[in-house]
Amino acid sequence: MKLSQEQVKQFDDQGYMFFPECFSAEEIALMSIEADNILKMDRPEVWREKSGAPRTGFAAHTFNEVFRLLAHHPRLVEPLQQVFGEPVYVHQFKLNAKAAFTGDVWQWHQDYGTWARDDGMPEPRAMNIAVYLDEVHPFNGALMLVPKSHKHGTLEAGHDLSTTSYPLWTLDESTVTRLCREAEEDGKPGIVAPVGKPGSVLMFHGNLVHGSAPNITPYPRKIIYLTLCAVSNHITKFTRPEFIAHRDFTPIQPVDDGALLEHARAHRVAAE
Ligand SMILES: O=C(O)CCC(=O)C(=O)O
Repeated sequence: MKLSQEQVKQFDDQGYMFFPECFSAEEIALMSIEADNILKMDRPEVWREKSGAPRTGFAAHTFNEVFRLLAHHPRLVEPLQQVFGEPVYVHQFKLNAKAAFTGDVWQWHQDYGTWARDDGMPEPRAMNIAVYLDEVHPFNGALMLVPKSHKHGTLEAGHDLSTTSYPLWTLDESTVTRLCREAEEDGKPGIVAPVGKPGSVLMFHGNLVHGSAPNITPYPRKIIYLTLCAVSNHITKFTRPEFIAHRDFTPIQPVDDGALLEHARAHRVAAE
């Protein structure tokens, strides 16, 4: 998938790009079944909320073929190769559950703040790609972004070890308020929450400020976050487990665009 000049400009100006229904219903059905199975597993990669509900399944691309294919998918990999002008590797792979009624908050933060402080990533030349597995509504814990906040570099942050089960470098209220006011200056909203059908894809800059509210609805909101990093910008510090911050900097060779469908069809035939 090649980005148009307009898409690259939107990314530079606003810090994000949104692609509604980038994956088909059949591709998403395949990933959703695998995701539900993974979130039920008892293994170190599956982290739970304080309530015990699943929060995040890490590194599924290392032990699940469907997610290996997703992490090598040209619709995700090629745009990032284009933005960074070089090959990319998988820095992180997360399956965030935001379960019905129990999914907890993600405090306001910048991803690169964590990658720099915890992983020694030299520059913000990595970014998150969100693949929606469920419909993301305004009310089930949609990801909220502060447009243009990526232009402020890496902001001062505090290491929050207590709010949720997952440690995060978070921003204070006055910083978030200031950035929202700045985003509002040209009459636009200070916060956007791209909602959409399963299969939609959101790509956002490593320094874009974002967060999400708890999910108090009966509608689960599973999203995959694939973090791809420019190979020459690989991490230099290994403070977190390998399944959270990967140490294999091999450039990704994209698979065929139809790889997920081929896998779904082959397995359906095998099961019949
Ligand atoms: O899943 C979410 O709502 C937020 C995840 C997030 O912000 C992150 O992984 O950095």
